[in-house]
Amino acid sequence: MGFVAGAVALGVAQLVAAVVNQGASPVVAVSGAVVDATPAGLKEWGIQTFGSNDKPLLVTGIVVVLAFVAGGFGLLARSRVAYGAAGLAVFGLVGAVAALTRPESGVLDVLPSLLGAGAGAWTLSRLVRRSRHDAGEFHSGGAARENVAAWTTVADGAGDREDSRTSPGPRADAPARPPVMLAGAALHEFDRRRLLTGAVVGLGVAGATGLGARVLSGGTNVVQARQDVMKALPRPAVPARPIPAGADLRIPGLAPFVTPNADFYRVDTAFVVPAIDPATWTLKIHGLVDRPVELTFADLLKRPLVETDTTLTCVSNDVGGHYIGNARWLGARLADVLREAGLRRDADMLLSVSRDGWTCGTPVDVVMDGRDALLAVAMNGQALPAAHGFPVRQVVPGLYGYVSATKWVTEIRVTRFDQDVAYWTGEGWAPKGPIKTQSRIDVPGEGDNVSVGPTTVAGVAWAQHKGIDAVEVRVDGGAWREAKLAAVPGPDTWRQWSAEVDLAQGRHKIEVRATDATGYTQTPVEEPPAPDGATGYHSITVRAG
Ligand SMILES: Nc1nc2c(c(=O)[nH]1)N[C@H]1C(S)=C(S)[C@@H](COP(=O)(O)O)O[C@H]1N2
Ligand SMILES: [Mo]
Repeated sequence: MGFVAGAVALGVAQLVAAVVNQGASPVVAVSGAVVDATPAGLKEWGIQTFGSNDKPLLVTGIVVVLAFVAGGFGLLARSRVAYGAAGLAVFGLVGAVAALTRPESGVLDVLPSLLGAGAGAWTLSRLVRRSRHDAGEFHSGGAARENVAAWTTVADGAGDREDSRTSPGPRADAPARPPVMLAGAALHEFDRRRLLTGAVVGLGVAGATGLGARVLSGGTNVVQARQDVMKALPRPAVPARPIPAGADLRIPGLAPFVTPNADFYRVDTAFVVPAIDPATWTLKIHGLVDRPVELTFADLLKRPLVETDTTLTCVSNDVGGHYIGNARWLGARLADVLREAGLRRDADMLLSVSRDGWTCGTPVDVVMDGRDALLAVAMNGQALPAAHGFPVRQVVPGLYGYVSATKWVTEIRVTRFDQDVAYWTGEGWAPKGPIKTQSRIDVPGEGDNVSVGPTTVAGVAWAQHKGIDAVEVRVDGGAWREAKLAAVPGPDTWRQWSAEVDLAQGRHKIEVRATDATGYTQTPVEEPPAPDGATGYHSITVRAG
C-alpha cells in the first residue's frame, strides 16, 4: 500500500512538473540539492568513479530510497492512516523545499511535490480503507468477530440466536447482511481482491502519469540539456558595455536593474512548456530570401555572439503593470543571419514560428537597422530557462514581446505584412508593436502609509531603443518636479529614477511621467492595452500621518 501510494505520488508529481515547469520535477530537484550539499571531494570521487553515469545513478538511488521510505509509510498507515499520510506530507515538503532552493526556482515549483504528496496520501487512505474492510471485521475488531459468530450460528442453524451469543454485545448493531455473506472465508477473499484491484489501479495511475509526463516533455530532459549548453556557452565576441555603478539605486521595493531569471515575468500561450533537445533543434529561414537555410544549434554557437542588456515588455500591461523585465542576453545577430540568407527587398515582415505553433510578425526594417536584434541562447549568464524559450528565442529591443520575442523559435518565414497575419494580430492587436514610452512608481506602494515630511518616491521608466531623458513626478496635480535618473548602459534598458516629495498630513496622489530621448513626453490620455499598448500616467495614492 505504501509503495503504491508512493508511486502515485511520484507519477502525479512528475506530470505536474511537466505541465508547470520542465525543471521542477521533485526527483530532479532533490538530486540537485543532494549534489549541491555533497562535499567537493565526494562529488569528484563520484564523477571519477561513475563518469557521466553519475546522474542516472543518483536518480536511481533516490528512487530506491523513496520506494523503501514509501513502504515504511504503508507500515505506519497500518496503525493509523494519518501517520502514513503525515509521512507523505513530510515527503512532499522535502521535495517542495528542494525545488525552492534550486537556482531560478519560483513559487510554482512547489506544486509538483505538494500535489504529488496529496495524491499519494489520498491513495494510501483509500487502500487502507479497503484493507480495513477485510482485516478490521474479521481479524481484529471484537464486535466484528462477535457478529461473525452470530451469523455463523444462524447459517449453521445450530440453535436459537440468543443462545448462540458467546459474549455480551450490542446485537442490534450487527449489520443485516444477506446469508451469502456468511461464509467468512469467501468474504475474506473478496476483500483481498478489492485491495488488490485498488493497488493495481494505483500502479496504473502511477504508470500513466509517469508516462504522460514523459510524453509531455517529449522524452527530452531539458534540465540536463540546459546544463550541457551552459558548459558549452561561448564567450561573447562583442561583450555588453559594463553596467554603470549607478544603474541600481538599491532602494527597497524598487525593481532591481537586472531582473533575476527566476523573477522574470512570463507571458505565453504554452500550457506545457515545449521541451526541445538542442541537439536536434534547427532554425529554418525561408520565404523571401535567395538562399533558404536551416541552422543547427552548433551553427548558431559558432557565430560571433553579441551580449546586450535589453528590457522586454508585454503589450498587455496596464499602466503601472509588471510584465516587464531586464536581462543580459547572449545571441547571434539576426540581421547578419538574414543578410547571409539573401533577404529580398520586397520583404517587410519576419513571421517567426515557435515549436508549439505560436507565430509572431516582426518588421524587417527594425531588425535590420543596426540595433541588437538577437537569436538569443543565454539570459543573465545562464542557458535560456525552459519557460523563457530554451534553447533559442528572439530578442528585439524596442518592440513589445508579441511582435518580437518568439520563444522556442524553430522557423522564420520571410514575408510581407499584406500576406501574412501573426497570432495576436489575428486577435485584433496591432500588426507592428513599438514599445510606448512609459514609467512606473514602485515606492511607496499603492495605499501605503508614509510619515509626514520628505518621502522618497522611486520607480522605473522605459522607452527601449530611444532611451529615457527625463522623469517627472507631481503631487496632487501640482507642479511637475524632475526626478533624479540612475545611470544606464544604453538606450535599450529601463532606467531607475527617484525623487523626494514633501507630504503634509493626509491622503495624496503621486503621479509620474517620462520623456524619451526623441523629446516625446508621455501623454496623459488613458488608453487600455489593446490594440497597441496602454497610455496614461501611473499614479499611486498614499496617506501621510
Ligand atoms: N513561443 C512563444 N513565444 C512568445 C510568446 C508566446 O506566447 N509563445 N509570447 C510573447 C509575449 S506576448 C511576450 S510579452 C514575451 C514574454 O517573454 P517572457 O515570457 O520570456 O518574459 O514572449 C513572447 N514570445
Ligand atoms: Mo506580451
